[in-house]
Amino acid sequence: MSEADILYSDVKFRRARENTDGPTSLSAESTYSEVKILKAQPPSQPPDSQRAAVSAGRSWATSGRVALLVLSVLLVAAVVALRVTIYQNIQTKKSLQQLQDKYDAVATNLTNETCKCDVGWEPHGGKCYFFSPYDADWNKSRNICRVLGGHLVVIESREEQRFLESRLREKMEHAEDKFWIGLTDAETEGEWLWVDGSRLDERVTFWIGYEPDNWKMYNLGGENCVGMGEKVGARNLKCWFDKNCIELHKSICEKQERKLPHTCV
Ligand SMILES: [Ca+2]
Ligand SMILES: [Ca+2]
Repeated sequence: MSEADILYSDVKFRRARENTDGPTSLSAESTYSEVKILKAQPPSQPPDSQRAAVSAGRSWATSGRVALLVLSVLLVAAVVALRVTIYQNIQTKKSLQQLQDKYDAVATNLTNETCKCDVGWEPHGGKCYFFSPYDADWNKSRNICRVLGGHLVVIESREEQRFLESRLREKMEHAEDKFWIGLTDAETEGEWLWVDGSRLDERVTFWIGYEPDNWKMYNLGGENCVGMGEKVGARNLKCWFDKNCIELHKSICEKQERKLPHTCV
């Protein structure tokens, strides 16, 4: 028992005194004795260690709730970030697909338009045209076209003449920068033949002004080869003329388009 459990009290006991003279009498002689009484236990107070433990437990519980809250917030943030990432990936995939579609369209267009003809040749109406920049007489120009796999141009329609006349406006550097075409009357004067042997269709001719005049001022043999071109544009597409075949001019070559499909290189 601890000291806190002891209560001291003053207790008096009366005892009998023997009287020699008479009967026994009581005296007020006191005797002290130590009495120990258990006190009622006060409400138990936990020791400091227990209070510390309880406090620590409460602190842990509080910390746990805070940690749980933080984890919950982090989890929500992670879910949001994941959804944003997934959305961005989907958008990126859509953008890449659109780029791929555009690339395929351009590639298809190149295959259909550019790869029908060799580099330097221009496609039009199922034919390829090469506007030769080399000045040469008519016969050499004809040979150049042959070496390149074609021939001097044979104009078979108004539409074809329109295309060529339009292109020459851009190609010609000055008014006399003319181009040879594949028409000649060298074999028989006045009998115009194309280089493929076909006879000139009089319904499809584009002589300018008084041409052909077979002018003999500078050549007694006259003018037996045909060129074309008007830098400022030809009225009603008329820009053909006959000229001395030894004159040096640029020329127009022509050949068939390739058969599709063809791989661009
Ligand atoms: Ca002639
Ligand atoms: Ca002429």
